[in-house]
Amino acid sequence: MTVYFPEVSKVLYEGKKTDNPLAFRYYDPQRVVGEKTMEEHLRFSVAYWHTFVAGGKDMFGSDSAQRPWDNLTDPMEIAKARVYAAFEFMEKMQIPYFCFHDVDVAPEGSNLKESLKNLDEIAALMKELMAKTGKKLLWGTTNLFSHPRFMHGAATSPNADVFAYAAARVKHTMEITKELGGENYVFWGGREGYETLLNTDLKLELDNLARFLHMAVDYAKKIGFTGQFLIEPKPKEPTKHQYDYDVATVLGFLRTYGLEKDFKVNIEANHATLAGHTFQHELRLARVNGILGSVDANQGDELLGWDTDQFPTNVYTTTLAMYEILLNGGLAPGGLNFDAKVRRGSFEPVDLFYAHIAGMDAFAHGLLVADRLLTSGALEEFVADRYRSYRSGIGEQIVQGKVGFEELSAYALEHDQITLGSGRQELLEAILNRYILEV
Ligand code: XUL
Ligand code: CO
Repeated sequence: MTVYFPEVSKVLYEGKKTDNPLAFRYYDPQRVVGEKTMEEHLRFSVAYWHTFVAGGKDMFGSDSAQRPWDNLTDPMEIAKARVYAAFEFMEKMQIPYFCFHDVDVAPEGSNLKESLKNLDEIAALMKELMAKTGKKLLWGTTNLFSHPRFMHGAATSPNADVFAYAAARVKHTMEITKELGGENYVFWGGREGYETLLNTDLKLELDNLARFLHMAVDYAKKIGFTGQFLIEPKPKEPTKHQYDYDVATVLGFLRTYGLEKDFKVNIEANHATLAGHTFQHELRLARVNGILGSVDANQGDELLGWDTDQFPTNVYTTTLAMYEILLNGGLAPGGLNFDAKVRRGSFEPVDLFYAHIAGMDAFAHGLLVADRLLTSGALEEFVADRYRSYRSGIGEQIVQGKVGFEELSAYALEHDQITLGSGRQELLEAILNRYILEV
């Protein structure tokens, strides 16, 4: 059998003193943190599209990456070679999960029927290798954005034939996801948005998007697919305005259309920053509303305003992300999917290993720091104390709904000499730094 990564054997935990760049310095899968192992906490996943399909093309240049599995001519043979490369990679990297779009894994046929058949054939091979290796599918999704038929949207296209076509594709990918034991199914609204309101019936498009999602829920029930449905918010790119702008927008949409019980969100760090939020803000908002489902683990570049999809290496960010994830009680059945790509100049196959090791160690480090922070209570106790006025007296009455404006006015007239406490931001930031540097 062809070996696609002969230069790498299994990547193992060697501890933070190691000089071996092909070893983990923090990710120690069986190490217990709190009540779970690192592997159970982190649930890492590789993104099929970035790691096995993309070749480094950008607006100014063609593919640059060396991908030995692509050195074939027949598209189905390439698709099969990619499956073998993917499983070799996951085994060597100790990554338990993967995620894919339908078109990542199988080539398009000359018509819909042929495209679906290609997908079935590759899915069968995946199933076989999953059984052999124990690797699992975190989520499946359907690409409703690359083909020109989706130029005006899919579920929000002005053309009903496109809506029908998109439904057929989602139906099929959902069946494949079920067949492969996928634990989630993602909807990222690639072209579900608009370029200009001058040509757009915004109300009909939003209604249609909701109709589409209701149909997906109904079909999942019908076939017994019990995976978690996830919406992945993103504010812009490719469309100027995307309907799933951010967590707050998605929450409003789900509640408006009665979908809030059936969907959670898949939060991507770089999408959060594109929306003008921190990654932690999006995780927090989803968590406190009970819809934090899964994470696309990457990072953007603060100096660039687009979706650079870089591997997450910023330990400050991974710490705060893991802080939210621990407070959420974990992500399962979601996970941490590396929706990230190596830079165009990192074109050798071994760079895929360096990139994933960097991301996995950054999140493992973040997990250790977040766990220690939470155990110490350093931040939580400060926050609890900051809001103590709502646990007794007039504050408690506000929270319990026992007073209105009249009672509050009477109270304020008697208590207008107010004493405030410091927010202590700099002290808290120093505490956070201390914990990050200590691990
Ligand atoms: C695009 C993006 C997608 C989704 C799945 O920005 O993040 O790859 O994760 O369609
Ligand atoms: Co993503």
